[in-house]
Amino acid sequence: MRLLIGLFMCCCLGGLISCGGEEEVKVLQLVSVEADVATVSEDVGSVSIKVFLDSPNLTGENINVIYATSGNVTIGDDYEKLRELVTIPINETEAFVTLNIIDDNVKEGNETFAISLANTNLPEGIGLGSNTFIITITDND
Ligand SMILES: [Ca+2]
Ligand SMILES: [Ca+2]
Repeated sequence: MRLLIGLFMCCCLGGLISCGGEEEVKVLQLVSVEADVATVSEDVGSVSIKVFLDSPNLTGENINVIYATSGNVTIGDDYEKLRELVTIPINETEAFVTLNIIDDNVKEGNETFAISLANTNLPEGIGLGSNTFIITITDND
């Protein structure tokens, strides 16, 4: 019975009282990912991938951005394993992920590496902008 009364209160008085979890969180800043180059040779060495906000981080805390990698590349054969977490410090606008590409001796086709930012773990007010960037790695063998 108490539950029913509670529901009734929420439904009918929702405009007057907060029933929790219904308040919309405003997205104030977006976090995106990009690199200067979208195609590199496998002997390029490394590629600097930028993870950035549209304005400085004024959340009062470091923003830890979790990301996933995918594509038809293999960790250890084509590129070195990444940490899958990058931190934009307080008052900073950007942080960089260094993708180290391995120059193998295998004759192969072009390969793609994709990095995708996740919206998990982002502080309140931070949302995803352009959250995926794809790099094509061309073979040199
Ligand atoms: Ca090679
Ligand atoms: Ca190769």
